This record gives sequence, C-alpha cells and structure tokens, in this order.
Amino acid sequence: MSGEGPALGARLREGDLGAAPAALNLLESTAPADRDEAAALMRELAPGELGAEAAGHVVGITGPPGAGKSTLLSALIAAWRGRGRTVALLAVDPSSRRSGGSLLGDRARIEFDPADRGVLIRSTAAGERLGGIARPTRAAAEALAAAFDVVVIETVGVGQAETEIADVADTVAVVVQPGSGDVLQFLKSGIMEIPDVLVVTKADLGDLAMRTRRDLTAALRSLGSRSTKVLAVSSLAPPSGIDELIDALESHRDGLDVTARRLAARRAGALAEFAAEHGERGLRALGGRAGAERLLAAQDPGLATAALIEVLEDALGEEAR
Ligand SMILES: Nc1nc2c(ncn2[C@@H]2O[C@H](COP(=O)(O)OP(=O)(O)OP(=O)(O)O)[C@@H](O)[C@H]2O)c(=O)[nH]1
Ligand SMILES: [Mg+2]
Repeated sequence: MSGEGPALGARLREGDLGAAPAALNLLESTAPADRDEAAALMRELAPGELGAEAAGHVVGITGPPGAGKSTLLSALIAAWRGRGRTVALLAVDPSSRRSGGSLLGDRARIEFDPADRGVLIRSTAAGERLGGIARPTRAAAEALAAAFDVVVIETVGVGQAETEIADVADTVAVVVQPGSGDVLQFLKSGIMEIPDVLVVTKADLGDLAMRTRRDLTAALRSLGSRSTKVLAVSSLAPPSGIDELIDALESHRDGLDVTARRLAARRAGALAEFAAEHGERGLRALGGRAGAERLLAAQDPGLATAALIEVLEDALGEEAR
C-alpha cells in the first residue's frame, strides 16, 4: 500500500504508540516496495523533520547469557511504568540469526501486562553479522524514540556487542552476575569498553554480589573512570536497587550532549552498515574510511541513518559509473 510509510511516521511523530507495531513490521520487511515505504517512514522521523533529536531515551542493555537481563528488564519496565513512562523493548535474539526472523522467544522471558498499551516488546533477529545490531533494529530504535519515553535495546554479549550498541544507544548499561570474573578481566584488559552504567544482578545472593561490585568499582577506578556508576540490584521479588538504576540511567542521559552523541552515532552507524554490506572494496571506492567519514560530515546533520547510508551508496554508484 503506497503512502503507508509516511502515514505511520506521522502517527509516531504525534506520539501515537498504536502505530508502532506496523512501523516495526515495515522496517523489518525485505520486500522492495516496503523498503521504499520504510525509507519514507524514517524520513518523517529524521531530526531535521522533527526539529530536534527524538525525545525518547535510548538505553542499551547488554551482558553475558544468563546474567539476568530479561528478569531485570521485567523489573525495570514495571518501575518505568510506575513513573508514567512508556517503554519499547527491542530484544536482539542471537539464536534466530539463521531463521531470519523470530517471535517473542524463550530468550525474552519478559513479564509485563499485555493489556498495557504503554509497553511494546519486540524480539528481533541479530542479522547476519556476529554480535551485530541489524539494520532494522537500528532504524526501529531511531523511529520509536520519537514516540516512546524509553527505548531499550537488549543484546547478549560483551565486547563487540557492547561496541555496536554504543553506536545506537544514548546510555549503555552492562549487566553482569556475581562472580563474573571474565567481565572483570575484559574490562581490565580493555577488550571491553567502559560502559556508562555497570549493573551487578542477583544482589540477593549476598556477599558474592557485593564482592563483585567492589572488584568492578576498583577496576574502573584503576582505569581512571570516575563517571561509571556500579550498582547492585535484585530483580526477583522483592526487587531492590531498581529505582537507583533508573536514576543512574537518567542522570547519565541528563549529562549528555544528546545532539552531538546522536549525530556521531548516525554517522558511525551508517559507516558500519555500509562497510558490512560493501566491504573493504566499497570503502576503498569512497577513499577509505576517512573519505567516507568526510562525505558523511558534509551532510545535513538532520538526516536519519538510513538517508546517510543512501548517500554512501549513491557515491559508490557514481564511482562505479
Ligand atoms: N537469585 C536471583 N536470580 C536471578 C535474578 N535475576 C535473574 N535471576 C535468575 O537468573 C537466571 C537467568 O536470568 P535471565 O533474566 O533469563 O538472564 P538473561 O541475561 O536474560 O539470559 P539470556 O537471555 O539467556 O542471555 C534465571 O534463572 C533467573 O531466574 C536475581 O535478581 N536474583
Ligand atoms: Mg534474556
């Protein structure tokens, strides 16, 4: 149906959350006609069109398998709803890479009220790239941030997964469980980037959780990081530390130059997508990474990531001619 993309974009821009499921379907569709509609949808929600960056807070939650991310998100969603915030959760499912699509699978296990129109939960495939944020997920986060107060992207892993999520999220929280020495080592050795917030889950386990928190705090200090807060939370009833975590996420966002971070994120995201699709040869045709970056820097800062990818691809087309 022609015109569907702009109409959905306009509804999201006006805060109509009911438009979100259809918008996500469109962004995930691979049908050529839908690709055009999806591009039109993103144009409606580009910062240039909105007159500002989308107001929603994009939060990345990442951590090793079994760390307690989904249970934590159930508690966070309840607490955000208690504060009157609307929440969209994009759960990136690494196991569905090959099937190319997924329903709300086992991995999500998020508890929420299905009758609550202020919560949207979508499980999405990780895409072809290992640890990657698929192009539709990036676009979905950008689009939903125009309508929801909080947009969460949940991914599994540390290291690469965390680096990718930092390109999309305003605030990145890494979730670890008590006794997770591997994460501590990753942090110390620089394999892992320093997150904005570190969360030790399963605080109800007691001493081990407290020791992990102390070790992580000490490691951060030795790396010279003063701003990263390390919190211990328990997500099982009765939950503890959840409000403090919400406050920590918000205070990070309050201290952020959102315009600068989002602009840098869109450029980095466009470059990553282009490099993933067209490889080193594609980059060379644009004068290497530096050439592509120069081209991106010359574009209107109000363009959505999808439009920036188009700019790079058009330039590649010119080169080939
Ligand atoms: N004691 C305790 N157990 C918890 C807590 N949070 C989560 N768990 C348990 O830890 C296990 C893993 O929790 P999930 O929330 O599924 O972890 P996840 O990080 O989403 O796991 P994946 O989706 O597989 O990566 C489950 O058995 C939870 O019940 C907590 O605060 N305290
Ligand atoms: Mg999970």
